[in-house]
Amino acid sequence: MREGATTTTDDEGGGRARRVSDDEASRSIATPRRKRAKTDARSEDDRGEEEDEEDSDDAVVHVMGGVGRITAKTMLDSSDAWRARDWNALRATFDRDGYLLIRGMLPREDVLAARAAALRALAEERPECFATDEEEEEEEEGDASWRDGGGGVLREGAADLGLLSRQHVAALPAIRAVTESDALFDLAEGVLQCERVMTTAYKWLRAVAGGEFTGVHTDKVFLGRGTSRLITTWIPFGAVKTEDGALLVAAGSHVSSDFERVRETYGTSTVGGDGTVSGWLTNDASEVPRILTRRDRGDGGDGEGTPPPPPVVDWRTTDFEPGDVCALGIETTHMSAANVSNVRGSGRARVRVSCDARWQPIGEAFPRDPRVRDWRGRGGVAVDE
Ligand SMILES: O=C(O)CCC(=O)C(=O)O
Repeated sequence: MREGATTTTDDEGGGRARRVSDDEASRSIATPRRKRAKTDARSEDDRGEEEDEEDSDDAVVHVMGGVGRITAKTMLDSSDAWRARDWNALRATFDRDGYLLIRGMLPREDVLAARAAALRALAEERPECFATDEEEEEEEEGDASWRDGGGGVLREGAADLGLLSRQHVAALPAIRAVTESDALFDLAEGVLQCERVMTTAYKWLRAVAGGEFTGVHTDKVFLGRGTSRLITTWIPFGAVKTEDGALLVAAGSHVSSDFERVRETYGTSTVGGDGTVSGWLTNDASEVPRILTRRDRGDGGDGEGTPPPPPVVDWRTTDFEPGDVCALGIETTHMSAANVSNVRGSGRARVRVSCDARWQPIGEAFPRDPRVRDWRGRGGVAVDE
């Protein structure tokens, strides 16, 4: 995050996006390939013959993971377990993969209203960044997705929109109705298996322009000085395709032995003065396997000249629809794809609007990160205990 990340400082893993060049980006726009991917929390064996059918919907896409090109598989969809309130299945998936994707969790119209409120406020404060109605209509031609909460076409060159530091926007009723909705409280309480949770009053509301992205990080670096029982919910405001800068998650990185040294070193490090880039493991997702190898072996090999096989990083992403939510654990390595929606056609980008909300149980047994001042419970009530 960046710009004003926690409640006290300008910080956190990823707001002030770094930029990729149009040239790099144009070579990377998602080209789906059919490929096998798991679709639920069952073991490989249990899935058996059903898998062939499930495979037909899975794809691998090429993505700009910051400044580096990677491939990513489709996130597993836990929507059925959510609808059944099957907490055992949800927790099993979360514990194994470090994330949950729940489609249609929030009312679509509420999310689009929140998007409209955010963009209206931003356009008032940064009018120079936004395309005219005429320019926007040009972009919409032939692409229905632009209308999934339109109004988000940026002028060429627009950057650093600065929504993170505009907390009065995050506090608008239409936005809080989404970011502090009962469904999110229910999800956090169920995943964290506790009676009551609270959420940070500060919200990481982001408007990400063309070429921008959030680097590879874990939230522990930014929010890990309290309880480890803290989760994030990533809420796209509108349709966010991979090329718009969707969330990218390294599935299983919170438990994988390949990531163990990174968790122990980077994962316990302190964020530096800038509070953003200093909290990133790297700005290039394609570098992660090399970083994991270096950290595990010290010399990058076995000391006898044989390089170890590169660790596998199971990057996951998807095209998000309004109402979808992704929950993440505090030690799950993640980032956002670069927003490369500007590469085709006019050079104008679609702004990616999204919000990260943080959750932890209420009570003395769950210490708070001192960098985060204000917390709220259900109904917007301040939590002092
Ligand atoms: O949306 C982004 O760019 C990054 C999100 C993130 O890092 C988070 O939710 O913790």
